[in-house]
Order: sequence, then structure tokens, then C-alpha cells
Amino acid sequence: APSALIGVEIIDGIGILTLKNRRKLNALRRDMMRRLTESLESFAEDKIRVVILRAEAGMDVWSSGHDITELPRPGQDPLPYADPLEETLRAIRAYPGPVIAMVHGSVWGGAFDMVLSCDIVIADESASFAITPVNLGLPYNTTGLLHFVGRLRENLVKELFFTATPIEAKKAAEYGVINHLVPSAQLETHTMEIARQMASKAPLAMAAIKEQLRVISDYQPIAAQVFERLQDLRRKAYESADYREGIAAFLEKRQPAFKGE
Ligand code: KGJ
Repeated sequence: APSALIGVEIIDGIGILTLKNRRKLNALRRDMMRRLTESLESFAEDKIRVVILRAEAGMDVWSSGHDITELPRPGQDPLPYADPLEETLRAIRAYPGPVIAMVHGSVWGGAFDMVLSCDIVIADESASFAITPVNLGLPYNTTGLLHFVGRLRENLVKELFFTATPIEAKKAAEYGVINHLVPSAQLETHTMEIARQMASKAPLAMAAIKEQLRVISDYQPIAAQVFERLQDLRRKAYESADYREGIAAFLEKRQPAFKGE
């Protein structure tokens, strides 16, 4: 059952959402993303002031990212507006209170975008972060790129995207991916402490501040012609043989051979 792959709890008034797709290393399946989005909506209705997003205890992979077997087939936009993962990212960003990512383990692809969509990141030394669309030949979406550029320095964004190689916790903290880097044994208590502190503050002021920050950082006007040109560049990539090859290589558990066509 899809609901079993997402844990939903309320502890001390803090909403806790847990990724539990252990068999596939927390690959972000559609049904899981719908459940996350719905859970955020119901937390908001119940006036839950702070939410923690975490992986199930004992997992060394926080999340392996978008479920690659569910990506739209080559020839179609791999990250359309209505993609359930995109909907979840919007729900986190629009949540009327802080959403804290608590990270133990490696974070891949769309899961990195999800962590950056949270308001605060608290992690331990096992955390690492990679954004991997160039391993698949997948043209990332403009909104997703804005999420990275809004949070991180452009040279780091380029290094991350062009190498698809994870950055380790220390460097991630240095570059501002992580707010607090804490020892593993203290990850949960430290995260709860910060959550409780935020939950004691004025919720309406916090919601207004969060929404203002969201609107300001989303406000990046692009002329229609420019956007259409970008879409053409993306289309050329997702209609290419390389994207087909990237997906096939993942499914066949082998290295891809890209030809640039
Ligand atoms: N989607 C679907 N299934 C996955 C994914 C995924 N993202 N990641 C892992 N799995 C599945 C594998 O196919 C295995 O299934 C199982 O999880 C354990 O993985 O063969 P099965 O048991 O049926 P694996 O690879 O055997 O585990 P490890 O050798 O421990 O390697 C862990 C890794 C996380 C390093 C490895 O699984 C990996 O590289 N996964 C893909 C990570 C990635 O690049 N994710 C980003 C996907 N792309 C995006 O999210 C986006 C939006 N993008 O633009 O690229």
C-alpha cells in the first residue's frame, strides 16, 4: 500500500513525515509523492506549525531521487509541471510554516531538490548530496534550476550539475546546503529542539515571512521567447538518443555511452 511507504506522525505538535521505501532506497514514487502532498495539506489544516521531513531510521540512503522507472518515457518532458514530485516541492515551499529536512545518508537527484525546497537542513556526517540528470541525459527543468540558484552559489551549482558527483557533508555545510551539521547520535534531538523552538514563535508572522521569501525567490521573469527557446533546448535533449540510452543504461545496470545526439 502506498501509504505504508510514507510515515505520518505528530509528536509534541510537530508533524513528522518519513520516507519508507526501503527496498528501492526511498526512490520517490508517484504514490508516495501524492501522499506527502496530501499529508502537508492536512497538517496545514490542523495548524501544525512545523514539519520535519526525514528518512526511516537506519537507512544509509536518505533518498535515491525520482523513481527512474516512473520517469516519462524518452520523447516526453521528464519533469512536467504536474509531475507528482514537482507538486510535492511546491507543497513544501508553500507550507505555511517551516519544513525542516533532517538528513542522514546520501541524497540523490530530485531528492536534493526536495531537501533544498525545505526551509532548513539539519544533517549528520553521513549526509551527501548529488544532482545527477547528466547521468541520464535528462534536461533539468528551469524551475528546478531556480531552486538551486536561489540557495547556492552558481559555481557550486555548476560543479554539482556537471559532475553529478556527491558533495560530502563538510563541504555541503561550508557551501550552505546544510544549516547545522551535527553528530549522528544527536541528529534527532537537535532537529526536534529546533522544531520546538520554531513552533513556539508566532505562526502568522512566520507564514507571512516564508511566503514573502518564496515569492521573491520565485520572481525571475523570463520573456516568452526566451522561455520557448529554453524549452526547445530541453526538448532536443529529451527527444535525443542519449536520453533513451541514459534510462536504458540505468535499467540494465550498466554505464551509459553518450554520443551527443
Ligand atoms: N529509481 C528507481 N529505482 C532505484 C533508484 C531510483 N532513483 N535508485 C535505486 N533504485 C533501485 C535499484 O534499481 C535497485 O532495485 C534498488 O533500488 C537498490 O539499488 O535491482 P533492484 O533491487 O530491484 P542499488 O543500485 O542496487 O543500490 P546500491 O548499489 O547501494 O547503490 C545506491 C545508489 C543510490 C548509489 C544507486 O542506487 C543509484 O545510483 N541510484 C540512482 C541515484 C540517482 O541518480 N538518482 C537520481 C534520479 N534522478 C532524478 O531524481 C532527477 C530528477 N534527475 O533529474 O536526474
